[in-house]
Amino acid sequence: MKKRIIKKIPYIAAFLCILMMLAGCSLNSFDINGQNINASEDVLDDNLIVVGISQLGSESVWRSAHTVSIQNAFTKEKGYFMIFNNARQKQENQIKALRSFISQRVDYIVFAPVIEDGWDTVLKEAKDAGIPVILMDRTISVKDESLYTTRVGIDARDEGEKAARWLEEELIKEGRQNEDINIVVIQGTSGSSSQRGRTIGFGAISDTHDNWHILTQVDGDFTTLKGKEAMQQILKLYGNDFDVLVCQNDDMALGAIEALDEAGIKTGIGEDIALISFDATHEALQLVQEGIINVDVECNPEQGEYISEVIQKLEAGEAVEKVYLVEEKVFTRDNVDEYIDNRNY
Ligand code: GYE
Repeated sequence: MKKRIIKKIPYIAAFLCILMMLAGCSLNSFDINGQNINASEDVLDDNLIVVGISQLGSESVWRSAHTVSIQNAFTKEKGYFMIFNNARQKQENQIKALRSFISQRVDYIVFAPVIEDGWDTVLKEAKDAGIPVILMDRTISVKDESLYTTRVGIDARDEGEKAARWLEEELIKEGRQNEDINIVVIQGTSGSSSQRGRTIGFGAISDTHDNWHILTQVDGDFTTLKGKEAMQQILKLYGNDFDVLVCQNDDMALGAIEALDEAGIKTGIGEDIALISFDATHEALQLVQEGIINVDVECNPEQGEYISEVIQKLEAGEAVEKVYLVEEKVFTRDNVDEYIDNRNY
């Protein structure tokens, strides 16, 4: 008798495991950095606006702040039912998420496109299903602009220009505007509109100065780890023989600083290398205060409420603009004290 029960235990355990897995499928999980939030029949309510959100990943501190802003805006208390998917920096995952939103017949699709190209087919599917698509943060390149309704995001080209304008002014202040200036760049995710925009914006102004030389632009994928690797690569090629390091986000700047530290090289005010960064996270603003980062061009992740406002307009049958851009500042040691305390990311 005893023996038989013992023999059955593995079967009972397996059965319980399957039950638990099935239960897990219909539960909502909520985690800013990784977990996905799935639709479950028990919480679906006819009065809620169902929004399928595809976040591109959790590669940076900025991205986590962006996710928090989105998840705070689309709560049940505010009238939404959110289905959230994290694509982990892969376009194929985003396309899968979008298709699943289409098959779940969500009311709106909102997504931050990891790269600019390759969206035509899936967005045509959304259009055919009558689901409005709202882009957030980054932009896309499609032949038919009617494939998306609107975008709430950043102006990456303008951010790149702001960085170059700062350098112009700084060189004039130092009386070095006619000297040869060697620049190295660590870029964000290749093919993303943020990488392209910042590169084009900075490049357009750099091209107007014959004495500015962009020596190399290395991919750092917007992460600290790859930023560090990119910096190590640059150090192998050029040693410390450059005047300006541009990092297209703060996470990569932190990685680059680590690599420079290990090589005994300093950046910032009073040093031979100026460091330009983007995003303006709290940790990076501290480095601006310390003079290690010369300038940080803000990129604003607080987009959730704006997206919600756009959806409310669409619900009311009102017309919306094709793009809404968030406000962004430029931080140097001169103004950083005023803002740093309110920065919660
Ligand atoms: O600068 C970076 C992030 O697309 C604006 O993506 C965004 C960029 C941001 O991972 O930190």
